[in-house]
Amino acid sequence: MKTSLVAVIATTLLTLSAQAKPKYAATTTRLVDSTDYVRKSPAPDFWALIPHYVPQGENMCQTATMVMVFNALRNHEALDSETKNITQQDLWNRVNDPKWKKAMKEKKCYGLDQFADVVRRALEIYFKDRKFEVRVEHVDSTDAAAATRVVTDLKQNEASDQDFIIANFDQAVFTGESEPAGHISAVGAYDAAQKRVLVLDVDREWYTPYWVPEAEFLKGLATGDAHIKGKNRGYLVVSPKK
Ligand SMILES: [Ca+2]
Repeated sequence: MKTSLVAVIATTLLTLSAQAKPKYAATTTRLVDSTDYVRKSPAPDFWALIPHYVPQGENMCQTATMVMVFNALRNHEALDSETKNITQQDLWNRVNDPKWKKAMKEKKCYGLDQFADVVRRALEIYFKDRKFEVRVEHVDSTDAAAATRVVTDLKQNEASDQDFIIANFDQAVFTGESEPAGHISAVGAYDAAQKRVLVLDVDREWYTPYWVPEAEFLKGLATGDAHIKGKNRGYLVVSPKK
């Protein structure tokens, strides 16, 4: 009887281990395995965002990413002793958008255009004396023209910590999961020499920051959302208003 129980447990463990897959896609590299770029290059966005790298709550990748970017935008402000870092709860309360909250709770998160409107409103709430613009870029293709547009924005964005890219992508492309998973996270860096993008994935219960090749990044962006008809995912560029 004892032997048979042991055999059952062993078989179960073997089955479970046979089902488990690598945590990341073969083309994805964890930041901990490749730190040269952020140590040897200025990597302004990485250093602006990483002090504020927070984990998302359930389905709350949008709020977690906004909190990171908003805190990073305040990095150089002379904050007083009464000013707390922006938290997800604080953002939640101050934006106070019941439809947005409901959408996230029901796993029907806002698409890029609606999300951009939330980001714009929130920027006005948090930055009374500074003006920002939020540019929406849907990525409808992985062709050369789309790649050029994305790389141009990545390069521009990598030049300063005054602007940030918020990517909206299918996380499964970067993790190798079989089911698509619409997701939002900030771009932490762009390594032009190695043509790769650092994603500060806020899904920290499962992942740590990772590099994806430019081509995979593009593939992740150029995906459709089941409940957002007609437009692919893509990214937002948050920058000071000119
Ligand atoms: Ca930037």
